[in-house]
Order: sequence, then structure tokens, then C-alpha cells
Amino acid sequence: FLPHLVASMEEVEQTYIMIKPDGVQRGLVGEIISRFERKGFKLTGLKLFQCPKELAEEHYKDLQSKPFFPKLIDYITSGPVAWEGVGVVASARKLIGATNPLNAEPGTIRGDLAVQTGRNVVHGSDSPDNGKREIGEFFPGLAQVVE
Ligand code: IDP
Ligand code: MG
Repeated sequence: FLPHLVASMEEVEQTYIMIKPDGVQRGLVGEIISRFERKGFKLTGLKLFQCPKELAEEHYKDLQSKPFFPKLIDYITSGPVAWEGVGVVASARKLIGATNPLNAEPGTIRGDLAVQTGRNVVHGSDSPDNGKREIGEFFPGLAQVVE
């Protein structure tokens, strides 16, 4: 696995990156995947699919009580693309940038490509545990390939 890039497999984690429907509609899939690839993340699973409502509600259950929750579910179920990646979770979050694109640094995906929190083009797991869990949810049955 990318021997020129990482010295130790112990530093490698799995993360679930989801290009949200606005990113797909705006034709940013290639651009976003390219940023992760150039950083050194390894793409291990990719599919284009419409997220079922139940899965979206489960995925964002921590935000259930928020006033924007129904809109978030409508937005995310309108047709995302997903990828499963191997890399480092915290590093992926840095590439993505802050939740509110107005606070996201230039150079980050949200900082360069988005304007509103409600249309912030991409999701990335926030911990290695959640990375594993989300990959299990969005890619059921897919072997957890790290090699
Ligand atoms: P994250 O995506 O940066 O991890 P979270 O706080 O986990 O941010 O929120 C999940 C998603 O919910 C955000 O990416 C965004 O799409 C949506 N969201 C969060 N806060 C707001 C808000 O105040 N208004 C509208 N949508 C929001
Ligand atoms: Mg989050």
C-alpha cells in the first residue's frame, strides 16, 4: 500500500467520504476525488447511488433534534455519490474544511468550492471508529480492503 507515501501501516485508517448531491449536480466529483488522490488517499470503493431515507436518518442521527434536520435529510437523499477511502481520518477532515464554507480556509474543498452550510458538497467521517461504521453502513458486504 503506497510504500512511497506512508512508512507505517499503523498510521493508516479508513474513512467514508461522501460527495453530496450538490457536488454531484455541479460536476465536482472528479475534482474532489482528485484532491484525495493527490493527497495520497487510496480509493477502495466507489458507487453512485441515491441514499435511502432510513440510512440518511441513521447517518445523521446525532443532529435529529436540530431545526435543519428535515432539510438535511431531503438534501442528502436527493442523490449522492459515495467513496470508501483509506488514508487518515483527521487529514481528510482538513482537506474538506470547516462545516460552514464561510469559515473553511481557502485551499480546502469547502473553502474553494462551497458557499452555504446547507450545500457543503462533501462528507467525511469524523473519527476512525465512525469511518469503519459508516463504511459498513454505506458499503454493506464489501470487504474492508486495506492492502
Ligand atoms: P460536518 O459535515 O462538518 O461533520 P456536522 O456538524 O456533522 O458537520 O453536520 C453534518 C451536516 O449537517 C453538515 O455537513 C451540513 O450539511 C449539515 N448542517 C450542519 N449544521 C447546519 C446548519 O446550521 N444548517 C444547515 N445544515 C447544517
Ligand atoms: Mg459530522
